[in-house]
Amino acid sequence: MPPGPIPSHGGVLAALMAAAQRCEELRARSRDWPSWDLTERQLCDLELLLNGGFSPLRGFMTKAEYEGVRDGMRLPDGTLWPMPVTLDISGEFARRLDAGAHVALRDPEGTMLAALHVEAVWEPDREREAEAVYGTMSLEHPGVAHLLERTNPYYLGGRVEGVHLPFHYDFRALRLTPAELRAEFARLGWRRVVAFQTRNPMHRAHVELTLRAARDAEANLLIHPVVGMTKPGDVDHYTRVRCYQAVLARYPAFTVKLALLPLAMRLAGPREAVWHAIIRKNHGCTHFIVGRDHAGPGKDSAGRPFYAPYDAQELLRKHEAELGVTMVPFRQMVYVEEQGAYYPEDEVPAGARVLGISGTELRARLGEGREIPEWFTFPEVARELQRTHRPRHHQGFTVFFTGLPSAGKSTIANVLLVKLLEMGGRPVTLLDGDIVRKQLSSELGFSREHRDINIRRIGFVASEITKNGGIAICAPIAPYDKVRKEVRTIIEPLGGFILVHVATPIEICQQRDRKGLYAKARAGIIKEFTGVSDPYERPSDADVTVDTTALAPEEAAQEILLHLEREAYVGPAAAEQVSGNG
Ligand code: PPS
Repeated sequence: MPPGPIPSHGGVLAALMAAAQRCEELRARSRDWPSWDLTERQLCDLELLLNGGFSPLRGFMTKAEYEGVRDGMRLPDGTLWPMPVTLDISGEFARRLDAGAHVALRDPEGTMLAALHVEAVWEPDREREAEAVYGTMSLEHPGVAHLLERTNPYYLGGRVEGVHLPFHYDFRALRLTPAELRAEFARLGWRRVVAFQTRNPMHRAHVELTLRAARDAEANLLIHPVVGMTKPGDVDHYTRVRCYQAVLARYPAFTVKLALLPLAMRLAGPREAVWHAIIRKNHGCTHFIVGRDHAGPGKDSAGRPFYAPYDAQELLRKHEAELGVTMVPFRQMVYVEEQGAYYPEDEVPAGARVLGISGTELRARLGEGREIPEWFTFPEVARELQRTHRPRHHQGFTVFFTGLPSAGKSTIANVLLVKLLEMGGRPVTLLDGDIVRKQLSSELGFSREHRDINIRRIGFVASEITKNGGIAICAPIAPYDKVRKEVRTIIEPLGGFILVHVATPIEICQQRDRKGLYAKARAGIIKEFTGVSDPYERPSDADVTVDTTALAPEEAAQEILLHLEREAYVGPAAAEQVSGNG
């Protein structure tokens, strides 16, 4: 399309004033509309709908758009679009809406970001969607797990009209909309731009790959990392962005630009690669790098990959001409030791020794405070990663006790508290069952629902302590397996989580009956009493099991300390730190 006439200052001003007036009008009219608080995923999608990153979509998909995309990767007018972009809502909310209604879309703080003009509300077949979009129904695929387990049952489709873009306060200078990036490329005179998508820190292999790609395409380079939602367990985007900023100096001056993309990834491999290419075209890029297992979630628990390594390249190759984006395909880059250089795996000289470090190995090295070799990553990137991923003896952790009433949890927890305080180096907090019930959960009873709320509260406090480098010792009964696992899942990415089962048999607990509660429970005076009239689910995932029938509290605490030492959470380094602090 030829560029239109350049609007006069007066014209721009008039357009801005009209837009501001329309926002005011939408805000005023929304007084009578139902509101929907957007989830994290929906917020990301809305941002790219509003800023043109998802062009030509003009709102969350209608049923016809959704079905066309799900089954044939096309919108009803034939435009290629591989990924459903849908707004999932609860059944209760769906029942309040008809076609023609309007909804105020709000962020978690309640600020209205957009108006949605309702065109369709329907109940999708999410299993069919999983099979069509992800090629699997396995809940081990994070995109499928999100769809089947964390997506509301109804979809709401319709055009969105923006009132305000979602708010971001981090790295503002790097958050460029498609229009801003296109204007920037025009200003710089960049006519060919190759985009690099990533959700990981950039190591030497990535720098080498992007340099080669830019050289091959005779193009400038846009490093365009995803900072919306990536794979659970990925390095947080703050750390990653500092790493990207650090590697910029490794590129020839004035050839590269860094911008952040607020996308919620689906990890749908081949379909996602096509989607990424469309999004980059909208951001003014002409070329797009696709490497090995692009946007794939890796392997399942049996070690089988969800997608073949070059499936994504194959699918994009079929569509690149239609899209008008040139794919720059790349094989895996590996380090050839004797050459001291990186090569694509299919160009390695015969018989040469290649070196590599997997993500798991890198995490282990960071966790143990081991060296990260310079052939793998630049020292400035290693330093950033080390700042965030402290070795285990500097990380926070949670020791989470579970066991029957009077099993000995509190007594051992108190001994452990004192031992850890003696060692020093980290703040230690004890969240004992009884104390929590007084301070945090005084309104709760002992129904399953209330016990789960209680454990989630304890888990939340422990996760904050762990995240900030402290030690949380929790000693509730925590009789239910599901919520214990939930707490583990929240805490493990933030530091250590050690589940201690105090497996003292019920007969011994009843004999002790320190508070006289078993007697009351047997007499029916106390209802829903764990072990008597309410179940206790023994953990099969305990990291330490102690039985206080024959173990003194000090001995049981010692077992836990030995485990912590074996796992490197406490040990010589922590002791050194104490003496160092004098
Ligand atoms: S839970 O299930 O984890 O929420 O229970 P918790 O908060 O740890 O319970 C704390 C103490 O409450 C006393 N108590 C009961 N326990 C179990 N069932 C019933 N119905 C009940 N009523 C009161 C009990 O003494 C728990 O403390 P411990 O130290 O385990 O004996």
